[in-house]
Amino acid sequence: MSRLFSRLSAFAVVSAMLAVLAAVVAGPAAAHSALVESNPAQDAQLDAAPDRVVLTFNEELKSSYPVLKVVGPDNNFWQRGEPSVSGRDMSVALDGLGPVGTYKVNYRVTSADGHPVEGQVTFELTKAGTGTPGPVADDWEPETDEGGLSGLAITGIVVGIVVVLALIVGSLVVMLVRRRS
Ligand SMILES: [Cu+2]
Repeated sequence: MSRLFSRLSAFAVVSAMLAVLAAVVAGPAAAHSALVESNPAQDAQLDAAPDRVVLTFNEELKSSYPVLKVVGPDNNFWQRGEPSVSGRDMSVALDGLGPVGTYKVNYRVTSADGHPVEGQVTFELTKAGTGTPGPVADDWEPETDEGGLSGLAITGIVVGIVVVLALIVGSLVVMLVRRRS
């Protein structure tokens, strides 16, 4: 085996490993469904309750295990019944709202790739409604992009790990090739 050929095959092996690593680790992390629109919109000021809360994502969702809960300023649930998933939308019914203040829409839904995504949209009710509150809200809060690791930060960490692995594997391969020739 010529030295050039050894070097070339070593390079090919390292490249292939890198490609596989990048695809396995970074690919799925970047491919999750993302919220693109909501009704009410983030920070919307409403003087009356809409019939439904609707969240629209960038791609079709899976219908398994949707969670969509509306928590009022009184810390009670205000959604009615179970959420439904249809195409790129998930939604839940409201039957009026109550006190003036901030309402949190907490969601968790299954991405097209089978992994869950979760987050929160908030809106303000500016005029008290006459709806009847649901049960006291549980203390589940979704992880949102604010605080914690953002997708971008995770991608950065993954790229860093891949680069370090590449350097380690690369130097091992170069050492082996040098020893053989
Ligand atoms: Cu995923």
